[in-house]
Amino acid sequence: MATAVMPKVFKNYINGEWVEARSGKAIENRNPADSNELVGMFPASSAEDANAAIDAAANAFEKWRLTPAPKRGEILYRAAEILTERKEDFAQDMTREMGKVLAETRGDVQEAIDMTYLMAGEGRRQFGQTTPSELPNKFAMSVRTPVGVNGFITPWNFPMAIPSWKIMPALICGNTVVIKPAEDTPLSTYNLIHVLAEAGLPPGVLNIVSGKGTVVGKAILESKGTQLISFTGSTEVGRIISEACAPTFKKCHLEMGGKNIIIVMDDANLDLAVDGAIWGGFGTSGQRCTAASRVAVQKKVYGEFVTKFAERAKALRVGNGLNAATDMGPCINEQQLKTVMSYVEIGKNEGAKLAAGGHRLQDGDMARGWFHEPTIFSDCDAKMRICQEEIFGPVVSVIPFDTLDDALAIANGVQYGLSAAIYTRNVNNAFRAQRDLQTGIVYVNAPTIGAETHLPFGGIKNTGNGHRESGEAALDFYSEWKTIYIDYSDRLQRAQIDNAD
Ligand code: UN1
Repeated sequence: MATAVMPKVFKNYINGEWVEARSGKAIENRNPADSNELVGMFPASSAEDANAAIDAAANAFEKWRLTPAPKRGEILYRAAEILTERKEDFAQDMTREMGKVLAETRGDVQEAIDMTYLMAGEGRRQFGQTTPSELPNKFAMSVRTPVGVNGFITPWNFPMAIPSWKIMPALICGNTVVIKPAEDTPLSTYNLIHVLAEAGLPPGVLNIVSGKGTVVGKAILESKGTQLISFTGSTEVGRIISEACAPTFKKCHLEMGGKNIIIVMDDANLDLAVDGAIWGGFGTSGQRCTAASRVAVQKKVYGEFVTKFAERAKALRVGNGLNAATDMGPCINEQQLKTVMSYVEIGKNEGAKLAAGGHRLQDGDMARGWFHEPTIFSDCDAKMRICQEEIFGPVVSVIPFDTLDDALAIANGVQYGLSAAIYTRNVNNAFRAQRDLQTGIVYVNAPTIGAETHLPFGGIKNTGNGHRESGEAALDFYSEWKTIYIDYSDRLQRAQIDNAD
């Protein structure tokens, strides 16, 4: 019951201690379903606070690096057990600060649990290569080594899962960490850090500093003390981060926008495709980088699909995610709601047809939250802004098409490349689609959301910069390969020369 006894005023965690921000100032964390509810006050930290955390992480690095990885893994195992015990409390906290429904916040905590167990196991793996040398009496191998101090800037839509995707592989590889949680959802990240501290992480190994991206994020990014940055957020901010990392060749991982598509072929199980479009489009109120914000439907089944999809969207119950009857929660904040509303206007002006929703919901108690109807535009043209730009809200654009080739061209005709799905019962269509879709993730007969923690997660084009989170792939980012040659011949042996004949 840690959350129940935690004060409403939260502190930074630096060098194993909970400390106030030097400014003494705080940022309010309010419930997006009811802005009257103050979830907590979080430090409005300065660059000095961030630098103190970076110094602590730098000081802790040497000892942590030399702690055997299986021992590091034991701490993660303990953390996973504590997370499991407190899953329900943490899910409730998350719904209060983020708005998504309880089933989804339970899923978010579960994703953190899965990642923690997975990476705990990596403490006894992290396999490298052992291989014969080309020369006699010489041995060759490769091992993973940590990178150093890692700086993380994380988003509000998965406020425990995404921090865990970064923290767990970083720690198991022997790095130390400074994390700045999203301003809208720091509590869930605090809950995660609390658990790791309780599980026995030594002081300085993991530090959290809350505050603004332009202050704390910037300090983490620009410090000479951080050797690696991982960021999940918009492509716009990702570009700034990439440029800031370039001069010093800081290792940089970016996970950015998406404009994901579900392709529905005329041979698909149509009801299943509608289920997928509802879950992919309106799960988390469409606020996932993997959200299915486009659905392309083959003309023969287009009319029937749109009718069924619109009916189902209109029937979704929007409200406070703590209520078990709610299907879809609010937008994260007023600004995001305004963005959604402005895209609805853009869609109408572009000539798309409003098939469902289209308005803010503000009757009664809802006026205190940032609710928007699940919204569907039909008869869209793939070049419309609503079919090209990431909206990050409950708005789905439906596009008719003739052939699979047309659908693939529509799918690939955006700047992003995170996730794509095809609904079909034809194996040839399925195989062609998985080969030709230009995304990091492809689903067949499932929506664009639902990635599991033991497989690579990430995208191409303007979604990513070549790295992957999750699974073994994450280890490649959070470690450097070191190749070791051991010559026990007692003589000079020259590679490529002495083995010539
Ligand atoms: C995100 O969309 O920001 O695959 C992350 C999914 C989740 C993670 C999503 N497991 O939808």
